[in-house]
Amino acid sequence: MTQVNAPEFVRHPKLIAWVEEIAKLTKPAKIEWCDGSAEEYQRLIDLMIANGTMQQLNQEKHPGSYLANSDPSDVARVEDRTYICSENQEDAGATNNWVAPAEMRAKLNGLFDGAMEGRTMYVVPFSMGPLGSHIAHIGIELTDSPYVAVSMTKMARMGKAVYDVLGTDGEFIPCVHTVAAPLKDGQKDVAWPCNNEKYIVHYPETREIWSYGSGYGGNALLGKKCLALRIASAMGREQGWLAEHMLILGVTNPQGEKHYIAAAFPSACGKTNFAMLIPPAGYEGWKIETVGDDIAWIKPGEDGRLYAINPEAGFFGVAPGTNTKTNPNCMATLTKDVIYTNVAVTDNGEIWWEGLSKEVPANLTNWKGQPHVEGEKAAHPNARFTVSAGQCPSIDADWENPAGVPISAFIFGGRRADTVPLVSEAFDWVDGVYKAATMGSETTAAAVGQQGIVRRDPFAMLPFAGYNMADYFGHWLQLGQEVGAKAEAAGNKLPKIFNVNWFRRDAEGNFVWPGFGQNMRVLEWIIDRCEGRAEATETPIGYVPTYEQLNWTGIDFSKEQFNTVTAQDKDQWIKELESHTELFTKLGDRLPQALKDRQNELLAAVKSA
Ligand code: SAT
Ligand code: MN
Repeated sequence: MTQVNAPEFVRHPKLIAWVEEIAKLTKPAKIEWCDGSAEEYQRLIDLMIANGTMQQLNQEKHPGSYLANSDPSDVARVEDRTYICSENQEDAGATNNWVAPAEMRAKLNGLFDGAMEGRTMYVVPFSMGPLGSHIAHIGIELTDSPYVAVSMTKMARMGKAVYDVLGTDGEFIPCVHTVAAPLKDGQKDVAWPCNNEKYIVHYPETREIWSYGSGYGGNALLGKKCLALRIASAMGREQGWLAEHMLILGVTNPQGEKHYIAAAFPSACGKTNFAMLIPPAGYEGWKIETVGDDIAWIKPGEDGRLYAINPEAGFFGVAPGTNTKTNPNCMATLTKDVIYTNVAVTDNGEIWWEGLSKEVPANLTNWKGQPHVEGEKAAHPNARFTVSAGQCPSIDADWENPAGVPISAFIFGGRRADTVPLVSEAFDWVDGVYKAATMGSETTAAAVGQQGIVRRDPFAMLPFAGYNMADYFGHWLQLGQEVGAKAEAAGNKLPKIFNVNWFRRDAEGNFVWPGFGQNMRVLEWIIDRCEGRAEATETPIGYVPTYEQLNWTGIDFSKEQFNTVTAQDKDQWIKELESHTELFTKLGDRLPQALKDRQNELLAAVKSA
């Protein structure tokens, strides 16, 4: 059997016994205990360059940066292979795949048996949230992918110091990951090992994660969607907090008044761009700062305010479409020490993706490692960059504050060609929960499957809720009640809830709202609403601004264009509200009555308008 040989800095007998147990099952050729050092990082990068997984980029243009191209079959999250294995099926709910834990364990025991043969098993210690903070949670990922090990140094607080926090008996979430491509003696490895069969399995009650067959993104970097969303959402429900698929940004006006906003959008709908927004012409003296771009852990304070932290340490963002116009802060973040995945590369070692520049560079190699062919995608639409958040020029001074930042407003946004207006404010908390719960969005390349079809994506959490979605709605409602009462007693307010849609199209199918930095105009109105300074018009579906109530300094945006992005069509809205029944029926009898009532009230209001 493989020698476990735990180093001196690991003093946790239960952890060592678990590593032993997994090694016995998966049978790696070797075990390496990661310490998170720069030496280790470079050694693993060099190893991956030697075996063809990675290539070094032009070190003048991209110092410290590397490119990995995945197998063409392993490019996104696999939602239909993702399981929430709670003891009772009802606790996973209708929107999650479920198999009884005992059955799944038996299945995985078979699959993981010998799955790491011929490979090195890396023991990757990581903290989601600032190391040692009372809100942070520790995970240990056992993985046979060096790509995962190095990516985790950017995406989480990874390294030896985690063991100091754990001590001899600290709590950790065990995460087991294999690319499931065992190597027989003398068998030559491939550049991106993976398996056609995939399983992304969560046991919310025992808080374990088992991932099989994929080396990509949220399937393999288990601190992210698996721990910080699926497992954490289940923990949050038990303990009275929220784990959400939200960016967090700070906005400061010229008077120096600062608000923090948390915003939920489905994958690949511009969370990273919004989190790093640069105020446009006309907004001199305004500042946007970034706390996080994907995940927020939100805990109620004694003062009845909600405090959010970003549990991650890096950005795993969508590359295509990112450029110096759409997201200058992101481009500045990417000047060094980046791991790119599935982008294209020139023969001069410079990276490229669709939208990076108008001209396609000559002599381009596409993400599949072949000469680029005009008319085809050079980078995969879900190509990604992995980079430390600390490199972002707009990073907020409090992004690592263990106490979190107080949230003034929640924003929910989907990708909708029609029906949903640019912005609307919910009437109250329950109405806001209804709107977030019934949010729809056109599907993107971030998940395997058909793209561009509208699906309900409640709270942008459809693929990430670690328990019954109906109970999740109930948790939001209950938290609002409890925290609302506390807030009132302390003279504070619950955050207001808003809906946005940057993706409305005209009759010809063109996007009408310019988006990106111009979203600042909507943000200003939102802040002013929170402060009780801005006017709004009451409509059946919420409070909305008129053309005159938004600030148009520095932009040419006509009233006619405004009308296109804010139109509320009665027939479309009746259809929209009626279509929510499909989700509600699917969710079954645990769906809170308050939401069913809200649907009827909204329908009545729209019909009589
Ligand atoms: O692959 S990830 O799940 O990390 C990215 C995303 O879909 O948001
Ligand atoms: Mn995401």
